[in-house]
Amino acid sequence: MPEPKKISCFILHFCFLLTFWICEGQTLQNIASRKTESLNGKWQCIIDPTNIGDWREIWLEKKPQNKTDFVEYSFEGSPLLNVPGDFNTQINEITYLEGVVWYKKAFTYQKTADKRYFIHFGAVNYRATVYLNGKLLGTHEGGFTPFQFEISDLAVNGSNSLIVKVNNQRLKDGLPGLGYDWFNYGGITRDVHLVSTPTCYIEDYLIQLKKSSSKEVSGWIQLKGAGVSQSVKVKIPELGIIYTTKTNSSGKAPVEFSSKFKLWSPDHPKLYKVIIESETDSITDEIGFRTIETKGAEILLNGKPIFLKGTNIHEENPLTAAKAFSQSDALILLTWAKELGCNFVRLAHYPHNENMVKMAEKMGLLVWDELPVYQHIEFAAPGVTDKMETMLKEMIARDKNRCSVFIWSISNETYTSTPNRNEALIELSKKCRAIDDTRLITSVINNQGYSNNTLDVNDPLYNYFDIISLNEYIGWYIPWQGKPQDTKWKLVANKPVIIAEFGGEALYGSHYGPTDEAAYWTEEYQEQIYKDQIAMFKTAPNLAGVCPWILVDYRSLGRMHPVYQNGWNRKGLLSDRGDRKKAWYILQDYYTSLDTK
Ligand code: GCB
Repeated sequence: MPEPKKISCFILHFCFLLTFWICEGQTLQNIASRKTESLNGKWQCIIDPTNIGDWREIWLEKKPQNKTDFVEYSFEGSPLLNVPGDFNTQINEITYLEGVVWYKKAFTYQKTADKRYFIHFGAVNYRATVYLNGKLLGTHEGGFTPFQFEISDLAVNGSNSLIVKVNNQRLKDGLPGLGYDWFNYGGITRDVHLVSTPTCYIEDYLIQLKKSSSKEVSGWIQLKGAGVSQSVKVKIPELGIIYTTKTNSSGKAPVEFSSKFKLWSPDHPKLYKVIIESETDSITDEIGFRTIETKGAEILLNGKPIFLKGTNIHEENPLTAAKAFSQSDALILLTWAKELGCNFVRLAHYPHNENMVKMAEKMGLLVWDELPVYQHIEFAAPGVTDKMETMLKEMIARDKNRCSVFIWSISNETYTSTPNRNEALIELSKKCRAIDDTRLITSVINNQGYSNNTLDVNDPLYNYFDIISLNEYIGWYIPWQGKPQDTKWKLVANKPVIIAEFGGEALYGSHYGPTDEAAYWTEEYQEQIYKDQIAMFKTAPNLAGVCPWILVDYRSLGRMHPVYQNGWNRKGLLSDRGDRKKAWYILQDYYTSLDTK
């Protein structure tokens, strides 16, 4: 039995966590251009499936003082985990763990008085509680966005101990909620950095074209720290630009200038070196300039209509069957997307790591960023809408300077029957637009009617979004009601339509002959779905893009068919080893045919 003192200590600690559940302030932008030390690599770990570590106060790293002191945990001699990376695929015994793992990294450090120091996490799935030298730094909820803690005061010269309690247990009021069709990879899944900055530093900035303008830049620079009243510069050497501006008393400076840019597009993914300089700090970025807007049924990129040839991607490297995080993971996935003929990728169903977004930008792929507001979200549960807003802000804060990102998708397949669904998503769409009115906003919906071979695309939410994005699985979950080429449509509004998901499953290498009855799970069956879908696309009014589900087979434990699935969703155009299924060639030909039109 725990002693009463320990119980009250634990309750106090728990209350503290509750009141401090979101980490501090604005996260530093563009870690790649700052002075950093990597804290990636091997971390010691304690696996805590019963979640008893809080009671044992693991962060104190107690050592026995007397003969009868038994401290029933220790990082010494514990297993090691690679960071970044999910824990499930690194230790066999925890493949299916949805619970707690404690991580520890020891690092040495020499402070200088004229610097500030931060620990920056690219992402931890799902909840992180972070301690430095036995003291709580703070907590963060949400598995796919960055967060940080300042450690200038708590860190000591010499050896320091960083401990992170990671809990990937799914939550009814989490984002996503309890049910989702992908693998719940837990762990410190993205890079960890120790960042040092001057005492007054460039915290954040926005450098992008003004809405609808191909030459006027409109943005801002935010300084933080002591002495924020400074003169700041934006330099773009290739264009001969040296623009000077001044911060106000809260450290914010407006940025407004014009130039003749070569605009970024999938065919010409032009990026400029941009230097942002204050009197005390300097940051370099690579930024592209483009406009994106809709006009009636069309999506206009740089003022010209574009048809979006997409693919959905989950953040998983099938070749390692693990969570993707690295540049090489991004290169593998995005090279496949390019080979398919894509000009855009939907990074489903949560913000992917920054390597994906930046690599896509360099390779000429438009990016659809999405929040994990997915299917069974409990909009009415206390705190859920606040979490939605926090994650929205974190996603936009990280990716707002990426010109490849053209759509913020704030949800996928939510149910009209869920209480507060419309109110919550309408409110979030307004907040999203208030933060960024230069990009398009959408919510993916799949509740269209389908009878008499007519798709009735109707949902009150569509009125609030720029794009009508719908998922439909005709030919797989739903049988065709007539010839695909005779499909009729009813649209709720004259806006561009993107079919954001369609497809069906096939196990690579599973076949039936031309005279056999249709056999599910075969490549031919999937191939036919793609042929029919393409015939149907020709009937779709306002069609501005299509995006199959999905580029590659991916792990999903709900997919339990012992012969064809074995824990994998097989809707990939590529197998889990990257083999092309027959449907791949159908879609590739379709995308090529659109280019030659
Ligand atoms: C959907 C979901 C996606 C699923 C897919 C499927 O509509 O948006 O996350 O994985 O269907 O395979 O059923």
